[in-house]
Amino acid sequence: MKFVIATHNKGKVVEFKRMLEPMGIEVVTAELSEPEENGTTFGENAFIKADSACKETGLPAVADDSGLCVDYLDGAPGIYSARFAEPGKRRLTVLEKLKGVPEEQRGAHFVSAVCCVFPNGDRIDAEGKCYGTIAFESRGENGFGYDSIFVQDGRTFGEMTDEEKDARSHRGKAFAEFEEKLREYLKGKG
Ligand code: ITT
Repeated sequence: MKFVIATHNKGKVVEFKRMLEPMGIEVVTAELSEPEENGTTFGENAFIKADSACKETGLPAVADDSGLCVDYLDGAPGIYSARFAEPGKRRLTVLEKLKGVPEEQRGAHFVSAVCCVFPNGDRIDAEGKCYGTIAFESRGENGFGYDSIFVQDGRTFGEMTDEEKDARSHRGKAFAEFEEKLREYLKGKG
């Protein structure tokens, strides 16, 4: 089974491979256009990206739309996580907006909506969430995006190994659900 991964985010490419290859999926990348993510939910945007990549390549395509929802910011940046501030300033912007906010009001969660679109138009959707808090400063070098400011059990995702992050992350949970649904889907085809 060959799937194209519909993302331009290098951090996601690494995680997609880590999660899809053990399922027996051959993962390929392609020069893909970037469709306008004009959906109003993570799930809608994941579908837009997967559908566009499937149409461009003729292969089943998997995309993820994800983001960080901060309680104190009424759920922002949410679906705008990749466009929240200039590249390189996003983590700092969150930390600045939460300056002086005490630990108990620093709750946040990550969301990942995964969508797989097949050339015949079939689709599989899955979603995962993980809950934690926003750190008082950036810590750790692993991962990407907001990993170094998202804390679970006293450590940021940036301070965890790949295995530790995958076992608890939004994307780890979304891909676990996706794997189950894909298995059922393929059984129906077999
Ligand atoms: P693609 O649309 O090409 O996949 P993107 O980076 O634009 O890449 P999104 O629109 O889904 O992806 O934006 C999600 C943003 O949320 C992403 O850029 C990260 O900053 C952040 N994010 C998502 N998952 C994350 C994770 O596991 N760790 C840290 N930050 C994450």
